[in-house]
Amino acid sequence: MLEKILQSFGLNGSDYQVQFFGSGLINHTFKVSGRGEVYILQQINSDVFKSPQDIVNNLTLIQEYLNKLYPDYLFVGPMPTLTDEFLVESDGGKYYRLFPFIKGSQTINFISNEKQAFEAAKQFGKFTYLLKDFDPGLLKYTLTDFHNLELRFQQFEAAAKGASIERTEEASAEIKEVYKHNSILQTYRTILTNKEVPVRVIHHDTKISNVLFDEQQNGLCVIDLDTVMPGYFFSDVGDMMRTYLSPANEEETDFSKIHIREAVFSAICKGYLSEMGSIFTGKEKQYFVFSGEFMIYMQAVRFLTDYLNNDIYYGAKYLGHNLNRAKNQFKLLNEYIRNEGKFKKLIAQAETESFS
Ligand code: GN1
Ligand code: MG
Repeated sequence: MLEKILQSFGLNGSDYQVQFFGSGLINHTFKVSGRGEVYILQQINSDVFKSPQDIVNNLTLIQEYLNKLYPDYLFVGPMPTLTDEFLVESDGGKYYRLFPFIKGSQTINFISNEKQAFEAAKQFGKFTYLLKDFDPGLLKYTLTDFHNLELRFQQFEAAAKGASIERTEEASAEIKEVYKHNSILQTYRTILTNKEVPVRVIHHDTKISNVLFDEQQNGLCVIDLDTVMPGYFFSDVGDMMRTYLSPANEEETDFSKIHIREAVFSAICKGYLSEMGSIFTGKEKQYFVFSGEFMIYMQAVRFLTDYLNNDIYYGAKYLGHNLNRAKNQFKLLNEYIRNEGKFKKLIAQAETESFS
């Protein structure tokens, strides 16, 4: 079946080897190699992305803008088919795209030093910075309400109402934990009414595997652009906090391994502000630390909601998988909050080091 798709791009399937690639929970990704060439083939999950054409439209607009204003910026966009389209439909409702594999580039799945965190944060900051004068209103919402905490909270409440007795009992401590941190939702509401936290072009999925590095570990660019949409800085900064700070990731079930690496926090600040510092507003700075609370809380709520909904969104490799992920994120949230006093000092330090 994949052979037919490769054919649409002018590639002869029998010349290439196709392997599963990456670890995303939503889309399926394959590495296609042969004839000395390498490509990345990706199947879009159209249960989640209801209108894959919107992704293509967004990326085309951004690509044209960046190519014109910043021709040196490495933008990894999808490749055209023989009939000049960027999406191939197959098997009714399955959509595929092909990307070039950038020679000499590499991705990593784990942050093992500050340089990697700095470089990644710099690349996400740079992406939003280069698009500072691009009208975000031109972009479609490829996932409506993706980072709308209000809605995520409502979805949680609906799931809690409809959940089985067993799952409700198993999750009783985490359900309480959602309400315990309710002030995060209040702060989010306050921020949305503040014009000084502007709508920008935001990536919305800043995990470390979405950054391309060169062989010297310098950041090259960001990839996985399906969720690039209008949004707020706290989505990108917050997801870096969520996924970079702890040496143990969201799959870890030994929660004692979850802790905050202060040096990584400083590196995220320095890297992001090295690009965004000149346009960041006072209010954005004020809510920098809040970003982490926001994204970690929202992910905890989303995993817990899915557990209560019998794992219909994320799927589960074992019974209780999404409950464990939610517990993991709550542990991270509590660790994060415990360190906030230190974070404020680290930001001040990062600012003096960056701008003196
Ligand atoms: C999903 O598919 P992946 O792993 O890039 C999810 C993110 C979550 C993440 C948690 C479209 O991302 O929002 O943060 O799982 N993406 C979607 O691992 O729901
Ligand atoms: Mg993604």
